[in-house]
Amino acid sequence: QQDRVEREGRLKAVRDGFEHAWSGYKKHAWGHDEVRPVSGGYRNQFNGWGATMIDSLDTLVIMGFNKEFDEALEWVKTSFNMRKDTTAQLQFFETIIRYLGGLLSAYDLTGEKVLLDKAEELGNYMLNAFQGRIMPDGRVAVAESANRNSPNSFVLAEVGTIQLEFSRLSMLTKNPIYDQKAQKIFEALGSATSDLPGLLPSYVQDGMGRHYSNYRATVGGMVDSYYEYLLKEWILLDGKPTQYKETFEKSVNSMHKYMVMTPDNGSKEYAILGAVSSGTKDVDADMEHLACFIAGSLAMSSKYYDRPDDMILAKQVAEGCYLGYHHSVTGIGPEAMKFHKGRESKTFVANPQTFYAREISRSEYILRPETLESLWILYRLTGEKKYQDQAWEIFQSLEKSCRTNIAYSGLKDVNRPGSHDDKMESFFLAETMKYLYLMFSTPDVISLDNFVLNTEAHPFRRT
Ligand code: DMJ
Ligand code: CA
Repeated sequence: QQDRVEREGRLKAVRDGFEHAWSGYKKHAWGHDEVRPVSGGYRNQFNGWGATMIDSLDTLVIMGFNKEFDEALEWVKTSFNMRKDTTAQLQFFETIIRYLGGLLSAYDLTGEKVLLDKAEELGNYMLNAFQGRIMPDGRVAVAESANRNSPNSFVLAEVGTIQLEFSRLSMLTKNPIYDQKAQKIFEALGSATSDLPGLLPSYVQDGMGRHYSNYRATVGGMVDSYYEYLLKEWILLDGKPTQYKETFEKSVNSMHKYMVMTPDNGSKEYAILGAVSSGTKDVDADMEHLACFIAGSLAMSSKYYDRPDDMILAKQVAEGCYLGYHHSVTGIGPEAMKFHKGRESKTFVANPQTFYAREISRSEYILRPETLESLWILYRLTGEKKYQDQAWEIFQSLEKSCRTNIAYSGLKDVNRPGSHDDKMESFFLAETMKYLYLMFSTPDVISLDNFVLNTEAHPFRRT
C-alpha cells in the first residue's frame, strides 16, 4: 500500500514534468523541431518538420494527455509537410527513428489512419537512399532526382537501425518492399567476418561476405543500435529469422570475452564495456552515455535467449551508468567517462566515491535516455525496486539541474550547476520522460509482452 502511494506520487511528478515541457514547446516552438528551453524560440535541426511534435505523439497517448494529443494530431493533418524542400539532404537515420518511428507507434496506439498514411509517404521517400545498393546512404532527399550519391562506406548504426521501422511499415501497409530492404541489410551484415566474431567496425561496406580487420569495436555511438536491433527485430518477427539470434549471440559472446572491465579492487559491483582494438585486443576503458543502452539489451537477451550471464553483466553495466549520475555534482551523468587501467591488467583503478567525477572525459549531458532506458528494462524484467529508486533519484536531479522556466535543458558540464546549453532534443520527450513514466506505471502499460520499442522508445505492436 505504502509502495503504491509512493509510486503514484512519482508517476504524477513525472507526468507534471512532461506537461511543463510540452507547454513550453507549444508556446515557443509549435510545429518546429525543438524549443529553446532557456531563451525561448526554437531550433530546426531535423528537417524542420516538427521533430518534437512527431516524436512526442505516443508519449502524449501513453500519459493520457488526450486534448494535447488531439491538437497535435490536428497539426499532423493540416500542417505536417515533408515536401517543404524536396532537395534538402536529410539525415536518413534520424528521420527513420524519430519521424517514421514516431508515426508508426502513434498509429499502433491509436489506429488514426492519417498517421499510417504519413508513415507510408515517408517510407517511400526513404527508399531513395538505396539507389540500387544493399546499404542506404546516410543522406537522403525527398525528390528522387536529388539522390545521386555513391558513398563507399556506411555507418553501422545507420544501416542497422531501420529494420524495426521498415518491417513494421510492411506489416501495416501489406507492402513487402520495406521489410525486404531492411532484412537484406541484416543478411549482408550477418555474412561479414571480422577479427572479433560478431563485433563490427563503425564503418561497413556495401555487399555480402565482407571481412573487417584492424578496427576499433565499441557498443557506443555509430554502432550501438545495430546490436539492439538484431535482438529486437528477432522479437518483432516472432523469432522467425533464427540467424539474427545467432548473430546477436555471437556478438554478445565477444562483448563478454573482449570488452568487459571491472574495478581492479576486485569489486564486481559494476562494469563497463570498453573499446577494443580488434588487432591487438587492447581495451580502452572508455564508456559513452550512448553505450548504456546495452544493459537493457543484455537484460532482454537473458530473458529471450535464456542467457543468465547476460543478466549479470546487464546489472553491472547499469550500475556503472547509474554511478556516473550519482557521483557528479548535479546528479546528472556525463556524455562519456574514462577510467584508468591497472598496469598489467585489463581492469581499471576505481575509487567509486571520487572516480567518476574526476574522470569525466566529455562533461556535457544532452538529456539522453540510455541509463533510464536500461534501468526501466531491468525493472520490468526483475521487479527489483532498487531500479525505481535509482530512476527517481535521476528524475529529481533533472528537476533540480535541468528544469527551466520554459522546459528542460541539457547541461554543458554535469559538474557545473546552471551550465544550461539551451537545447532540448526531441528524444527528451520521446524517450527520457517516457521511460521515467513507464518506470512508475503498472507493468501492463506498454507491456513488453505486447510491444517492442524502437531505438527512439517508440513502441511497436508485436502482432
Ligand atoms: C536518440 O535519438 C536515440 O536513442 C538514438 O538511438 C541515440 N541517440 C539519441 C539518444 O541519445
Ligand atoms: Ca536509442
